[in-house]
Amino acid sequence: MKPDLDAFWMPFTASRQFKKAPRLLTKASGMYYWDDQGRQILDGVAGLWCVNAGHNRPKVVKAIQAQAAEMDYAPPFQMAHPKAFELAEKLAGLAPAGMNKVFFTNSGSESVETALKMAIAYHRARGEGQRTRLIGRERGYHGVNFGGISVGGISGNRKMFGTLLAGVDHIRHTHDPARNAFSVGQPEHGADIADDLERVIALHDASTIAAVIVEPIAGSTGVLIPPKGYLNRLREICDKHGILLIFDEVITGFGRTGTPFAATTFGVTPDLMSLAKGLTGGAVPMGAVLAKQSIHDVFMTGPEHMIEFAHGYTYSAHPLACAAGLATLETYADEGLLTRAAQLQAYFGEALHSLKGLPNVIDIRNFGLVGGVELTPQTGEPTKRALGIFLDCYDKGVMLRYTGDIIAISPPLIIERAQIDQIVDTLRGAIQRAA
Ligand code: PXG
Repeated sequence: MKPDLDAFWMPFTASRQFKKAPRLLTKASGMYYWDDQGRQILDGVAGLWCVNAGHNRPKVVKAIQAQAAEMDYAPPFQMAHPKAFELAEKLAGLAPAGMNKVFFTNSGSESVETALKMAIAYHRARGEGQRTRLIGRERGYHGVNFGGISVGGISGNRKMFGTLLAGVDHIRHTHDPARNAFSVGQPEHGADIADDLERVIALHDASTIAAVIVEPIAGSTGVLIPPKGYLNRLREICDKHGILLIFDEVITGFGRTGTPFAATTFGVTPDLMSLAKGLTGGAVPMGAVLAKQSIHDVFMTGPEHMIEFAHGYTYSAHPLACAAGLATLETYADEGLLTRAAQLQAYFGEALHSLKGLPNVIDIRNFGLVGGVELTPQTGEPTKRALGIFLDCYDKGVMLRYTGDIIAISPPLIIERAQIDQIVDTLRGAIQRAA
């Protein structure tokens, strides 16, 4: 029986169209969903870039069930429960050296707000309270809260919401199809694009800038891979000017790029890192910010009975989320999933790039187990071609994502080669039919 679809105001959905032909998922296991018609659907996007170990993994299911039966909730302010510390330790153990403090949130958006607030408060705590400015990047996605859309660079997510945060500026995005179209892995050209940060610093003066935030691989805007040397250059410029570098690893974290974090993969360590999604594999909402010890320690002054950082959420380190997080990390470790993308990336990349030459395919980008296929928009009707291809693939039993006229692929890290073939063959057919 179909539910009444009227009351639910759906997030980021063309809802009138959706409600005419709803796509309802009712069951999941491993690489697959099933819909309300009993159709099996291969999950080519890990739910929404989050189900990195695959769906309904037994350890995770058991851990959530056991935790729900044992203790539903524990207040996180002036109280705690053991699993919060255990998960923080495990997470710090995966992080780049020195990033060993963990602040828990409930989503990527909250992680971003937390990291931005930490950056501004850090400078104030060390006597540089004038460093309040935040620098994002064009086409960046940092969730949907006010800080995140302010530093974010996707106009559709910003234009409806007024003046946003004051004191924010943006550097150029790295998309450069003229030089880099159809790059396999990291594009050769574009380390120089990082120098745009020097332009913004010259305009505002470094003494006013708290932090720069970027996604190491920009996901939501359509999978933009950082050109070789680009992230290193950003790091150098931030260091030169005393500006914190924040990596938003909500999508790139937890094995997507072939190591636990993109920071490790690309050999560039930020000062703060926002995480979510793969932390619990989506089974329970949870996010986190990883901070360098040196940043954390700046806050640890003043009388010991005083709260050092006036920030946190009712559900920070929720017991169900911690249980799910611990079991998810254990599943990643048991199955070597955090490095599996490195083993599959050549096969995945080759499969995706076999779509080159199909009608309207103007770029293909890949890294680890994430890929983007960019299409020429239909004249006067942007996004329609990609939407049609997305719907066609879904109809043929493969779930992907589209953003603008770009198809995004980011499967669970348990994917097998035959399933990569199925995704790419299905996409090939849909692109041909859309021509
Ligand atoms: N930062 C980054 C880099 C993200 O990709 C968020 C923050 C926000 O996370 P929450 O948990 O608040 O949604 C994200 C989320 C897509 C898509 O396919 C991507 C995201 C969310 C929804 C859709 O474009 N990423």
